[in-house]
Amino acid sequence: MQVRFSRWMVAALASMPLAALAADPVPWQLNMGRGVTASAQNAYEAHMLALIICVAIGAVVFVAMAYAMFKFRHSKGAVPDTSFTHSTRLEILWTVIPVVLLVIMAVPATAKLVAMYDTRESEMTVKVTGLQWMWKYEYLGEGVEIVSRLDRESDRLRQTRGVTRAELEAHPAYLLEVDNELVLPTNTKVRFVITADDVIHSWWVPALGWKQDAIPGIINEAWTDIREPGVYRGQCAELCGKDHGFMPIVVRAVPREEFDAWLASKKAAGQAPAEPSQVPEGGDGNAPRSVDPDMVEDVRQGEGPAAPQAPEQAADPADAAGAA
Ligand SMILES: [Cu+2]
Repeated sequence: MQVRFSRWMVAALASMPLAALAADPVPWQLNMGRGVTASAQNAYEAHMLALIICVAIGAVVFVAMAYAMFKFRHSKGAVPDTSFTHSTRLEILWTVIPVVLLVIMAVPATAKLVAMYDTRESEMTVKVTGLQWMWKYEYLGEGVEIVSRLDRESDRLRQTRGVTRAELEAHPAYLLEVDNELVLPTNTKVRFVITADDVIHSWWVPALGWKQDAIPGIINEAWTDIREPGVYRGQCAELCGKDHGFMPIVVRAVPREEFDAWLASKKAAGQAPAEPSQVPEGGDGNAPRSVDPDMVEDVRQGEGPAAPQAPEQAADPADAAGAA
């Protein structure tokens, strides 16, 4: 028992610096992560305040209960007070104390919530579009856009029958890796406008401290200011169809100069996003849309991947020629 406990302690201690670096959850993590942005820090502080108050209330209640049960027990000759109805003084007390506690929590929480929704004075805007089952990122005003999908290796593993645990563990970020990461500068207020092209998705990177629904026809806003360079992973957080579990998010935060260089290189490349993943030859037709290059191309060109082609338009070239 002692050996197991000390081993557990060693594991917990060993994972601590890792947790600080990655900001991603670690096995056996008990508390909420601190995250790497002002919003995440705010959420963490609000959570800790509420947690401390809850723990203190729990301690007081359980100590009082234990004391009463022990001190006034039947075997010591305690007699129940059957005529007791209520105590005005106590009732005032147990109404006022919770109200005061709620106000103590609500005042800073409201200020934090207001700050979380304040997208003013942002230095750049990224439009995020959720699609079944991938994300499109547009750096507004820069002419750069990225389609980000589950990486090929994760996709291969997840569709391989009889894949072994060892094979899965050999992939460092199985199902949490993408082909094209969303690159963002650190210490920069980045505004997001978030929408979707087919069904409701939700863009969620825990280290940033918020999640935001991506809804067709609606534009939601959010912002972030990542303080530490690093790779932060997330997932779609709204059940959006059969491949909902296979549209991860990877944010790579780099120093401003590095970001500027990256953006310039993307622009220089004629805003051509990275090569789409290839569909394996002789597929069974069940490959997810996220690996179908034709559909990725549709997404890039701004056509909804679900948009059906009207066959009659293309059917008669003579009409088209006559109209021209
Ligand atoms: Cu989704």
